[in-house]
Amino acid sequence: MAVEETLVLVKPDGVARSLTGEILRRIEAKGYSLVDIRLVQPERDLLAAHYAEHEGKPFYEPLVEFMMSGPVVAIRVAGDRVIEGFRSLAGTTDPTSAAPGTIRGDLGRDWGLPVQQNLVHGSDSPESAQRELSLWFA
Ligand code: DAT
Ligand code: MG
Repeated sequence: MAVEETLVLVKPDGVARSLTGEILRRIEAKGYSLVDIRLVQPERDLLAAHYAEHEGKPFYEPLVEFMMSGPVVAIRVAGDRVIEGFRSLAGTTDPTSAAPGTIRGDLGRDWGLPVQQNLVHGSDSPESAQRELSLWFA
């Protein structure tokens, strides 16, 4: 077993649409454990650190603005290969092309919404997970 921890965020669209419970249900149903959870109103500094890899890209500023638009649920999730496993549960970045059965594929709305409104974030590597968990659970 390679037990890992990852950072999951329910983004402002997920919280506003009351999908936090459904997203937690899918994480727990997969067998992962909730280690810590908090409701956060993120400020720019936190998001700038979290999304540092995307700074300078055209979608960066709209992404940060969107992430500041309402509360976010931050969750520390543990499990065997959970970093890759949660990325599978979440589905690909764009909800339009995310596979059915995934969070983004089943629940992500298109309706002309920008792709940043894709309900969840999940760390993409052990290094990102460690870095992001220390930001959101300082
Ligand atoms: P992911 O969230 O699937 O890890 P990412 O790290 O590449 O995706 O990007 C972070 C977020 O930025 C993503 O959830 C939505 C937004 N985003 C990514 N690529 C985008 C694009 N081409 N246009 C608009 N928003 C984008
Ligand atoms: Mg990412």
